[in-house]
Amino acid sequence: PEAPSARPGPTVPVLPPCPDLPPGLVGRLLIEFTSPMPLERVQRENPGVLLGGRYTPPDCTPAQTVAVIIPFRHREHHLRYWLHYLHPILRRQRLRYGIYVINQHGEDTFNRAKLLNVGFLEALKEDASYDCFIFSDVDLVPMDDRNLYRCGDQPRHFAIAMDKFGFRLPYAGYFGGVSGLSKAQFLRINGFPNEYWGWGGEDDDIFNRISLTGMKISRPDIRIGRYRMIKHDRDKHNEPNPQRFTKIQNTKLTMKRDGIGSVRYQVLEVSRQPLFTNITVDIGRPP
Ligand code: UD2
Ligand code: MN
Repeated sequence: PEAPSARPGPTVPVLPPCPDLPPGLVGRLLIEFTSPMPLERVQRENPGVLLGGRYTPPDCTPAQTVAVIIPFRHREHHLRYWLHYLHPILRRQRLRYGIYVINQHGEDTFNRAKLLNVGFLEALKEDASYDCFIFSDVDLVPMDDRNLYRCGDQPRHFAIAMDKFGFRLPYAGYFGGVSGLSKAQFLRINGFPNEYWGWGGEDDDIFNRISLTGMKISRPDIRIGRYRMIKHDRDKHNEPNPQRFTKIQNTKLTMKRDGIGSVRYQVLEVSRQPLFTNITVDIGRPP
């Protein structure tokens, strides 16, 4: 019998590995949130992005596959700017990636970190090859495309110089806004806490988890890690959490039982949009 390899078939081109420093980056970017941004325009300007917000570079093979996870509720207007700016940046960075918007169902208190845990698990259900997870607020846009959205040998903090903090790191242990962990790093800290309801503290708890497991945060150059945040008021049902100060004192005890190993939720809908995958989820309410 004929050997299977002798059968004629389509030839799969073998692409070279993507270079460490992507060619064609532009550096500092002009970011503004004044002109209206219809989704149709964003779609038209990003024809290479596949259904669900998936992208693979046409000319090289990336070392990682990146899931970008966005915690979300009632911020459609911000999401349109985010997609408009980020798709071209991530494409120039030669990433293989997917965008996951984790939409909290209902009007109970918001829970950012729990939504991020859901995003980690649900992205892996979509594609088991994800090995890098970038967690991004929907209202944060990088001002420099040299801030590469990939994972390294330590957890990465990307949003270090924000306009609202005068382009400085507000405090040494700050880990909010945009961060990235490899799958192994994320599992090593038992993921993120599920018990921070409302605004604040969850990012400090994540910072504690990373320090307590002996890892160190890596950050870009302060001139490159610059961000604009779309101006907004505090959302309804995301009031500052008064328990946050005592909770972050107890990470060492709570991180063992509260995390990716204990997250309970119910997916209500997965919908593949042209520029992102929307996952609507019931995460319950504070006890
Ligand atoms: C800061 C941190 C953020 C997080 C938060 C405290 C910065 C730039 N960001 O954000 O990472 O630690 O404090 O929890 O310092 N969201 C919705 N709908 C809502 C509420 C929140 O979509 O109703 C999402 C959205 O992605 C938003 C994120 O949660 O960007 C953080 O909430 P925020 O923007 O209201 O809080 P902010 O700017 O103080
Ligand atoms: Mn914000």
